Order: sequence, then C-alpha cells, then structure tokens
Amino acid sequence: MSMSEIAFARERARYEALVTRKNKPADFYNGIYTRWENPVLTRDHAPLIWRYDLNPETNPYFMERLGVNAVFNAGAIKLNGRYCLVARVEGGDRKSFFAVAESESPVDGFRFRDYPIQLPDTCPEEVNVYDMRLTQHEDGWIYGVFCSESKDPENPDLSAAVAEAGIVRTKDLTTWERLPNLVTKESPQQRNVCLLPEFVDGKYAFFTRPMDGFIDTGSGGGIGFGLCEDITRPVIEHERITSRRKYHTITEAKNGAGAVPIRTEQGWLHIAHGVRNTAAGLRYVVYVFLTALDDPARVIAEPSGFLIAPREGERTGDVSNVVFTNGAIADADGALYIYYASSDTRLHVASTTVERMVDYALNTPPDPMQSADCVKQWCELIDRNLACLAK
Ligand code: BGC
Ligand code: BMA
Repeated sequence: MSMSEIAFARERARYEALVTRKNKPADFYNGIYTRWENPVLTRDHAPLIWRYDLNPETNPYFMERLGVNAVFNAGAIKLNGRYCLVARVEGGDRKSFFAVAESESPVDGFRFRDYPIQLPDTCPEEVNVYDMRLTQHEDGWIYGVFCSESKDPENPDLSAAVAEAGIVRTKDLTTWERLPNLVTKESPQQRNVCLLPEFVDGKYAFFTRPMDGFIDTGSGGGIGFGLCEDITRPVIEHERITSRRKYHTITEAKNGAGAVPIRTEQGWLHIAHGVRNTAAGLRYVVYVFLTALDDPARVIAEPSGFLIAPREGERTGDVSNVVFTNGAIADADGALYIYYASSDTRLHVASTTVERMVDYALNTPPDPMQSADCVKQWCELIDRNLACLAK
C-alpha cells in the first residue's frame, strides 16, 4: 500500500468510529433539560470525500485540499422518521454553506449526505449564507429561511455588509427552489428571521429581527413579527415587536428568534437567543418565551435569565462565550431535542419534553429588573423552602 492509501485507511477508520460513536447524557442537572456528552456534529464529521483528493496520483501526500473550519448552527426537522439537520458548514475560507446530516437517532449517528446543498444562484451579490431555520408549513412546503449576506455596495468600509433573509423551499431537502429575499419595509437589514408553520389571518407569519446596521440593532426594539401575503414575492409592510430587548438583561444588545416556534396547548414556545456586550465581546445565550395562540406576537410568559449558557468546553471556540440555536425537533411523543451550537464551532443536543418547557416558561419567575427585587425573589423562595423543610 502506498503512503496515501495507508493514510486514507487510517482516516476512514477514525471517521467511522466518530460517526458511529454512541452518545450519553452528560453529568449535568437542572431538571429542565439534559445535556448530552458528545457534540452531534463537529468539523470532523465532514466527509473525507469533501476534504481530500482520494487519487494517489494527484494527491500523493494525502493532503486535505479543502478544509472545514466548523460545523454549527443547524436548522432541524423530522422527515420520514429521520432526524435531519441542515447545518452551517464553514470552510477554512470563512464561507459558509448548508449541508444535510441525518440519523435515525436524535442524539447520535448523524452522517452528512454526499453533497452539500446547492442553492439556486439567484442572488449574484450574495457572499455568505448561514443559520437556516426549517419550517414544515401547513401549505405543504418545507421552507428554509436563512441569512444572506453581501458586501454593502454603498459603504467604502471593507467590512461593511448587508444582511437579508433568504428563502428557499423543498419537499425532500434535496431539490430546493429559491424565492426572492424577504423585503421588510421598515427595517433596512434582517438576520434571524423564521417562518411560523401556520398561517395567521390567512398570511405567512414571520418572526423578524429589525436592525439598523449589520451588527447593531440600533432602534430595533427586539424580536419582530410581520405578515406577508405572497411568499413568492415576500414583503412585510409593518413589524410589531414581540420579546423586547431590555437594559441590564441577557437581551440588552440584541435578541433574535432561534428554533421555529413550537405550538403547545398553552401557547407558542420560542427558544430564542439573547446577546449582551462585555469587555470580552458579545455573549450569546439561549432563552425562552411563550406567545399567545390567538396572537403569536403577544408575549404571555418570559422566564428571567437564560435557558442555556456556555459551560466548560462550550465556552471556547472561534467566537468564544456563545451558544446559539436555530433548530429543535418536537417528537410526536412529546420529547423535544434542542440543537444548539457552542462558540460558533460545534453542534450539541439538549433533550427535554415540551411539557417540561411549558412548565419552565410558566413557572420560572420573570426578571424583576433590579438587584434589590431579585434578592426579594430569592428570599421568598428560601422562606417557602425553609417552611417546607420544617414540616
Ligand atoms: C458572520 C456571522 C455573524 C455575523 C454578525 C457574519 O459575517 O458570518 O456568524 O453572526 O457576521 O457578527
Ligand atoms: C450571529 C448569528 C450566528 C452566530 C452568532 C455568534 O449573529 O447569526 O451565526 O452564531 O452571531 O457569532
């Protein structure tokens, strides 16, 4: 065997060991959800046929020809009994693309299909795409809504960019039809847009994230909501604010949709993200709120603080101190799998049930907004617990 054949055999064995590795619950408890020990997708899950030229004549040293830097922020959907993730794959060249990884299990065994998603190229100025949310809509299509990023043609600053919401649809995650980018009349830029699975007043209902600039939300007050009549010419005239950004909370700098909202008997369950600024950069956490079934823009419960914040090894990566989600799968039996990425590097899963999440949303006290009132909140709980223990 040649040197390159030996290297290929070794790397293939390592790859198989990685993708067939069984996952197990991590040693972490809060009663709300279970973290799983191994990430479900990492850059090492990118197939060898994406990265290496397997021909010993053209690649005698068995070198990587196209490197993958990170696999993270995935949209998620259950299709034909399989757990499907549309991951953000970032090449060593910093460009992201989408690829489907699927498994019969929600927590391990994810394997990428041979080819990444080849999006119809209808947007010539687009430089980068990322963070797709997958919606199984009642109109029969599966929609993918993602961030479509271009260089700002009007601003000479080399880093000036424009973010818009791109929209595609499919029935099988294989053939994709691209629709025009979403136009929001009141907001010049959009990121973190997602589509509700149901019509509202007969219209397509989007959660948006109005912002003035590429990074700064500016006057954007929080997560927006808007209706659009025709998804093939998608325009939102007006956005209402749902979950608001607030001073000295986890959402002070920005917030945005995460996974596509999940219908429960008590309301739409949102697993979103909040951002605050620190001396070490932006800190992203995952938080929860519930909106009314008869008005999906109206917040009816918002527990204080975060649901998931970076822990231990999750804290470090390309963009450290970040957890982010854009996909969750609610199973018919009530189990809920939240796919969250850490530090823009790898993808994890947390498992819970829809019932537990609704209990969490309704029975976790809201943020009292001031330290003195927070102390009162702790003391009330301690009073009740001491009385309970004294019985
Ligand atoms: C990056 C995203 C990031 C965004 C805002 C983009 O260029 O690809 O990961 O969320 O900038 O910082
Ligand atoms: C964003 C997101 C993500 C990313 C996060 C942290 O605004 O859209 O792509 O995980 O920043 O870098």
